[in-house]
Order: sequence, then structure tokens, then C-alpha cells
Amino acid sequence: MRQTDVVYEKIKSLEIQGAMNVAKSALVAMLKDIISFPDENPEKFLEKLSSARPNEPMLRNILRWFLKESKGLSGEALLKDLADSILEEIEKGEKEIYSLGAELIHDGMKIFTHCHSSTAVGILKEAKNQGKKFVVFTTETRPRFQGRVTAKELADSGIEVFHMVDSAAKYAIDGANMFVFGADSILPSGYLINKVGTGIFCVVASKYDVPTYCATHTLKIVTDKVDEAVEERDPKEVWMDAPSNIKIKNPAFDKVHLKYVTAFITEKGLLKDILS
Ligand code: RUB
Repeated sequence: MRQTDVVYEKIKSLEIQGAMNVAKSALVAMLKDIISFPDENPEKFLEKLSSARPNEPMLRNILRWFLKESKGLSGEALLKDLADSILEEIEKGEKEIYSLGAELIHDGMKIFTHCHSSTAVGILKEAKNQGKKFVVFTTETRPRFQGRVTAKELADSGIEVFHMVDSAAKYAIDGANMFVFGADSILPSGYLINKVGTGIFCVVASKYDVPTYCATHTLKIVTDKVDEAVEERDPKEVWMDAPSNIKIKNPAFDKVHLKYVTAFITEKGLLKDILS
């Protein structure tokens, strides 16, 4: 069985979620298939994995990076070394983002986050490791409840967490010192894409003058097109047995204008304008 097919299904079912995890797992799967099926065109693996989530440029960017650098390389060891060096480079960037983000966190802060971003969670955990005392408000993130993953991870690392339904977010944002979230895509058209809910929460945060930070690796900048349509997921996630005369909408993400972001926390530093 091809690893690209296995990982494709895991990404589709959200067993693997979050842009970083999706991209890294895709690279490992593609590497295994290139080694196991040397006669197949690796572009096929890239296409299959990319089609699992249309709003994941980091996945596309790192698979292309691997394919470009692997041209002319042969042998399992060299291919594995290349994949490891790409993963190490990404992990180095993640650590830089965590420590830069942690600098923005101070004792007594009330911080809001939405969904599950390994990057945002990494920043919060780093701040906690540095001994900072703050509280975090998290939202459920219906319909798939990724916010519970965030709440558990933060609470398990000793951070005080308040968890609430998505529609209660005003209570979290009002009086917050920071809204921090991750990103799936940064679009040349001047928008970012992140979990549905991010858009309305950014608008509310701007009304309450809450500094709003998007924590993202710059490999999430879309390089192969100007704009992207947002992924629509299975309506059954919203309402399993909905009456047939009701049409269900289930957009997985929001497209958010970059003007709502105070700054991007990236491996290249704190950037006001991530596209320049
Ligand atoms: C997850 C989500 C995350 C981004 C960034 O959505 O929107 O905020 O992917 O995550 P889903 P990370 O659960 O549908 O994948 O910082 O881990 O890359």
C-alpha cells in the first residue's frame, strides 16, 4: 500500500490536522513512496497529497522543494538525508517562531486563541516554560472540535485555560491582551486563510483594539497562484441527519484580510507586511 494513500486518508479524516503536521507527514509519505516505487513519477505523489487539502501551500511548497533538490540524487540514504535536512530546517524555523512569540507574552495577560495551531500552541508553551503567568481562552472550533486539542495541550503544560463555545468568543476577546492564531495559507491577493471563525474573531478583536498576531512559517505563502477557494467539508459534520429540505454549508476555513493582523510572527522575524 502506498504511504501517500494512507496519509491522504489521514489528512482527509483530520487524523492529521494543522498545516505544519499535514506538510511534514506528506513529505515523509512521499519520501517512502519514492523509495518503494522508484519507477513511478513522484509528481503523482505530490498531486495526490496536495488534493487532500486545497488550502495547504506549505505541503505543496515543501514537496516541491524536496523534488527539486532530489533531482539527480539516487539511493535511499541520500533521499532520507535530504528529507531530514528539510524537516530540520522547518523545525529550526518553528523554534524561532516560538521564542519570538513568547517575547510578546507577559505576566498577567489574557490571551485568546482559536482552533488548533501547533505554532500558536508552541508559542504559548514556550512562554510558560519561561515562567510567565497568563491565562488562555480557547474556543471549541465546531464542527470538529480542534479547540479541545488546544485546551488539553495547554492545560497539560500547566497553563490556566478557559474553554468556551465558539459563539461565546466575545467574552474571551473583550479585555484580551492578545489574539494569536495560526495560518494555512497566505495569499498574494492580500488575504490569509485559517480555520473558520478566524474572520469574525479578527473583526471583533479589531473593535476591541486587541493586538492580533498570526503565527506562521513563511512557507505557507502561496507561490503557485494568486488566490484560493476555501475548502468545503462534508455537510454531515455540521448535521448528521439534517432534513433534506435544508441546505448545509460547511466551509472549513475563513479568508481574512491581512489588514486585521497587527503582525505576523514568523521565522524571519515579526513582520507587519508578510508579502513584501
Ligand atoms: C487547523 C488550522 C490551524 C492552521 C495552522 O485546521 O486552521 O490554525 O492549520 O496550524 P484543521 P499550524 O484542523 O482543519 O487542519 O500552526 O499547526 O500549522
